[in-house]
Amino acid sequence: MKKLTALLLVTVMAAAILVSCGGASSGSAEYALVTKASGNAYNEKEAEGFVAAMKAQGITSYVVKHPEKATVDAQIAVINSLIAQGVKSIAIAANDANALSATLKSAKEKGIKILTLDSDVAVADRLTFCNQAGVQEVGQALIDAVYDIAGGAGEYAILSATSQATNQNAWIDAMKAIAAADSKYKDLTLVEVAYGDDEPQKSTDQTQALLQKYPNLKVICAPTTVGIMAAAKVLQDKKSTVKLTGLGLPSEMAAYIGDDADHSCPYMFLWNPIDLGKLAAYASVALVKGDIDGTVGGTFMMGETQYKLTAVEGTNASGIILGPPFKFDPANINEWKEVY
Ligand code: RAM
Repeated sequence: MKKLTALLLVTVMAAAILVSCGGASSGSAEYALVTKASGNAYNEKEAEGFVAAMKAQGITSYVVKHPEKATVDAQIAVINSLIAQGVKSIAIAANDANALSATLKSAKEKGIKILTLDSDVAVADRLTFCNQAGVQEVGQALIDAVYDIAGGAGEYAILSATSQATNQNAWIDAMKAIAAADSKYKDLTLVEVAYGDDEPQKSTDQTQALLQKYPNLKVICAPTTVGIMAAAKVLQDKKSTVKLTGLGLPSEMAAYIGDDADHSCPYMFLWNPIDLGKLAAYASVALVKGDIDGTVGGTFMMGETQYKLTAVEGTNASGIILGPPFKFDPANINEWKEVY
């Protein structure tokens, strides 16, 4: 009996370890997905798509890793362990544009195909980037939402993820550039970019600090699913007149989307994170099989749809755009909250 209990305990512990490091492979893994961090539903949806697409292609040798925190160090440790395992490809949502460079170079030297999704690295360090939506499109959608919700004038703040996140920084830079280039936005004032590090508590604290510091604040824009959910709750609980927009998961934001004083977020945007994970899976397989090599002009199929590697603005490097950002408002939120 004692032996049986001990055996059970060992089995349960082994299962717990597997879950905690996000293992989802059978046999030795060939295809790896590294998300930004664990504890973020967006990253889990991305992983869900990656796994589903691997299965749809009849591939069982994959692994999903959610680093403990949204930091470079956590990702370096994960990449090093994947290099040691001898994977054939690593698809990574990067926590920093440059700081992973040396580690990714050593992976590349071992013949591992490196691609990014969601959040890019320097183009020299990867073969291609599965981009959820064009950076300009996201920046335009966000600045227009701020403009509209603020009534064309007033103070707004941005609540971002980590200060190093490539994707958030690109969207914020695009918002700023669009606002600076068109006098339409001249009466909007960006008072601060705050960082909640994609952690719920820090995002909550940062929202409260913004409300205290800026009594005339009209709008908070949170281009992160973790940040927007934390801010939505703070604003709605306080019955604040400050309104919110940004990028959010419908499943997490449904309770906060509304046009009236009882809801903090009139509308927001996102794309399908499950499809983004799928795109990364199909691109990984196409790279490993040699159907694409990362150069602009290459094509591959994801089910019935053909995807093309196009040039990333200002470079010869390639990216693959999933589609345009999608708007979620009171009319469609209930339908989408069931999906992701
Ligand atoms: C968070 C992450 C992710 C980003 C979304 C919008 O979940 O920062 O990288 O794409 O928000």
